Formats: sequence, C-alpha cells, structure tokens
Amino acid sequence: NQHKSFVLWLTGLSGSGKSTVSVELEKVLHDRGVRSYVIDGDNLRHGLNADLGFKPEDRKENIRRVGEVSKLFVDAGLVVLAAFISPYTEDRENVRNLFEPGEFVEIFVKCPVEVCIKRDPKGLYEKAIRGEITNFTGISAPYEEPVNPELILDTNKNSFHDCINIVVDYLLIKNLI
Ligand code: GGZ
Repeated sequence: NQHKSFVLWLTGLSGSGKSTVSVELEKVLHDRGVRSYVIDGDNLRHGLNADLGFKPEDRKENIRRVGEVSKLFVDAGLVVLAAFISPYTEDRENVRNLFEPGEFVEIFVKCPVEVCIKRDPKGLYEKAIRGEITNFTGISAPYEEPVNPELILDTNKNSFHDCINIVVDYLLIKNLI
C-alpha cells in the first residue's frame, strides 16, 4: 500500500525548531515506511539557491524555487518536509496553490522571538541585534504569522516528542499515511 505524497511546510522564526521537528519527523515517518525527504536552507541555499540572500525579493524567489522543487518531489511520490522561515503569507500561499487541496500541509512552528533569542544556537540573533547581520527575521525583518495553518506546534510549551505526535496524528486522521 503506497502512501500518498504531499508537502509538510514548516514555517517559523530562526531557532523556532523547524529543523529539529522535520528531522525527527522524518525518522518517525521512515519507520512507518513513508518515503520522505527534508529540504531546508542548509541543503538548498548552498546549491540551487546560492545566488540568493535575505532581501525580500530574494526570500520570495527562494520560496518560489523551494515550492517548485517540492512539487517535483511530490510528483515523484515522496513526502516532502520543507523547513524554511518563509516569512511572507503571499509567498506561502503561492506555494500552496501549486498543489491539490490537501497536499499542502502548513505547519506553523510557533515560538516567541524572545525565546528564540535566548536559544540562539548559532549566535545569529546576537549578531543581528548588534547590527552585524541586516534584514534578520524577527529583529530587522518581518515575520507574517500564518492566518489559517493546518497545524500549530508551540515548541515553547510542548516537547519535540509531543510536536511530532501532533503531526503524525493529523496525518493518520487525514489518511495521508
Ligand atoms: C533570517 C538568516 C538570515 C537573515 C542568515 N534572516 O537558524 P538558521 O540560520 O539555520 O536558519 C536561518 C536561515 C533562513 O533561511 P531560509 O531559506 O529559511 O529563509 S527564508 O525562508 O526567509 O528565505 C538562519 C540563516 O538562514 N540566516 N541570515 N537575515 N535568517
């Protein structure tokens, strides 16, 4: 029984937990026989999107390309876990519109910016606050919260384990896996 192919689109601030959720979720899906693949800034911004920075136009183009790549993987029968800040509602909606209804699952990885600043795993917030990095999301660039996401994961209040279970339960209820 081949599972369906679809996109889990994780949006949220730097340090909100998108990568951790997507990597842990991929393991759980793999154990259930679901063929999935994680794409994020780490594997796309170094190659395909190496020409893009963090100005609004560059983020827009980044997300457009990520959407098209996601579409190809879905056509190939995979489950895509896309973890990008994707700060603009319009850009996320454009990606949603590439897919059939139900194939695009928007997951808001929610965490207050103050908590992300405290976590600061890469020291980027500190640099952004000092002005050493410009256009930094949450500090000197906007983040538009999703209006009607399929799921909200509050990584400040819930453990990663609980967040993964919320996603898996949703996928089971929707008969996606
Ligand atoms: C936001 C930045 C910036 C600026 C570098 N603003 O926590 P990270 O390091 O590993 O994840 C962030 C990543 C964001 O790339 P995305 O492709 O997800 O962004 S977007 O969807 O907005 O196009 C962060 C790092 O890149 N980073 N400079 N100015 N994040």
